[in-house]
Amino acid sequence: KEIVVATTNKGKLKEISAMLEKLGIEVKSIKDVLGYNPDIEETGTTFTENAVIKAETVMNMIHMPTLADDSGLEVDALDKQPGIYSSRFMGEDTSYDIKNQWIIDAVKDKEDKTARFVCAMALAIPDEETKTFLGTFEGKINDCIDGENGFGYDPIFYYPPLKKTSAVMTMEEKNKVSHRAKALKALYDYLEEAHK
Ligand code: ITT
Repeated sequence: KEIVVATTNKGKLKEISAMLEKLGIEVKSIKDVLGYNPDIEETGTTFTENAVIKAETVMNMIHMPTLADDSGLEVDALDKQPGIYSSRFMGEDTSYDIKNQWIIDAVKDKEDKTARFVCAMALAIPDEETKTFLGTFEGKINDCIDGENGFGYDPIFYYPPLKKTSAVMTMEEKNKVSHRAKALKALYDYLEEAHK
């Protein structure tokens, strides 16, 4: 089985490839197939809507099963921001060191430091109805930037059960418990069920 992943984010692609290849699914990036990354406007109001937009837009261009991931960080004390705007937050060109420090400072005096990563996956297959799956990863905003692994907001996302940020966790550790892992598990369970 072969699947195209419609993402321009190298961190996501690395995690999704590692997880799907373990399941015997061959992963191609959109750039492998098209030769470039199409610019897709994310006009939805939820993670799920944006994942469907990305998966269906790319599937209609290449006519192959296409998986898209829309994800982000919800900080409870910030009314769940940056949420679906996680990659656009403070402008696309702002570094994650700056974005991460801004969030740390914004919650410094708040009692509630809970946050979660959310991942919506959409699987679009030619002539089939698009299926969606959701996963969440609960944690807290750390009081400093810590860790070199992962990408994006991982250096400020503290995961209490392992007492470290998801940027200190290895990819193996993160791929067992992350929002992305849970969404992919739901997708896998659905495919297993569908092919019984
Ligand atoms: P594509 O749309 O091309 O897939 P993107 O990075 O723009 O790439 P999103 O719109 O879904 O994708 O934004 C997701 C952002 O949420 C991402 O850029 C990170 O800032 C953050 N994010 C999502 N999952 C994360 C994770 O596992 N670790 C750290 N940050 C994450």
